[in-house]
Amino acid sequence: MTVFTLSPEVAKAKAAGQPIVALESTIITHGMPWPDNLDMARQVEQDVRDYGATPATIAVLDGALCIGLTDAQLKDLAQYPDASKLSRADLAVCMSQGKTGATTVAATMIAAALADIDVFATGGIGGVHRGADQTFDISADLSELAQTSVTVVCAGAKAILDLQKTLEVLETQGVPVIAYGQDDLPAFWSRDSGLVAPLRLDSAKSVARAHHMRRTLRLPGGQLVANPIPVDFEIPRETMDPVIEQANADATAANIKGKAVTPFLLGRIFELTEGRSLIANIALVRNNAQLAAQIAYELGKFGKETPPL
Ligand code: PSU
Ligand code: MN
Repeated sequence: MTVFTLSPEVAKAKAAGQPIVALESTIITHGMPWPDNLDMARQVEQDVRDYGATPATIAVLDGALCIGLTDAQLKDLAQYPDASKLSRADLAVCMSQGKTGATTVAATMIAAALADIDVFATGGIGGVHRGADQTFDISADLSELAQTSVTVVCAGAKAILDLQKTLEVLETQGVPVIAYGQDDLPAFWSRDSGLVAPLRLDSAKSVARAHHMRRTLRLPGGQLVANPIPVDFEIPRETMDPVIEQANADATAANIKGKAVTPFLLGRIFELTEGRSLIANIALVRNNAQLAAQIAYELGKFGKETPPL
């Protein structure tokens, strides 16, 4: 009896030593509206398979920490009323109470590490919110990256965050922020943020090599790979900036606090762009899943053993 439950597909991949990619579930329950959320979740899982790895969508269902969901479980979760949003702080309480919740980047990393899954794909990570000097709103995703050894592939961070401060916190925490295939840090809907990323790598193989070197050095903590959105789906910053300003202003006016902030902003931006943000969001998550599968495949070549010192 282990603390987590593997889906049949993930159990089979594990037994065969095949590459696995973890996927989060808060993006399904709190990041996108039904039914696009289910279509996205299925599509992203298929992308991972098409690129030679096995998808493991992670969530807590009736208290069970599930590593990999069946299609029926995925469908239930996508329309579950009031699923909790689980970060590091919430995971154990949800499980101990037998409840259902979706995992954020932080909680998905914890679960992936428990199940010995090294690579994880998502859309955007949480970070330092604008106005954090007043609100102290800094996502637990950042400190998770500092302590849990999983490579996380994202499309950068949304401009709902203060990207400069987010980079500073990640630097302080010793998290490698690696732009993929370009110098600039990607900014989710836009390929460029106007900020140069601290690090750059140009192939899945080199990301895998860096992950393996951290393991060799016994360095705890993850790597953050920031993969730019495909060109055809990019939304220019000039288009998004006023929308983000408006969404942030609305959040302040409505006195939204704590873990409700990010879902509120995502929902407002969806409304304000009349769904355009969602099309871009789906394209970039798929792109990240495809890269993550390639990284997992390359990492698999190193084997599971920690190299001797
Ligand atoms: N950013 C996005 N889409 C998302 C999230 C963040 O662009 O779906 C979700 C992720 O699950 C992330 C979480 O881990 O929000 C961060 O929430 P908070 O800011 O409350 O830590
Ligand atoms: Mn927060």
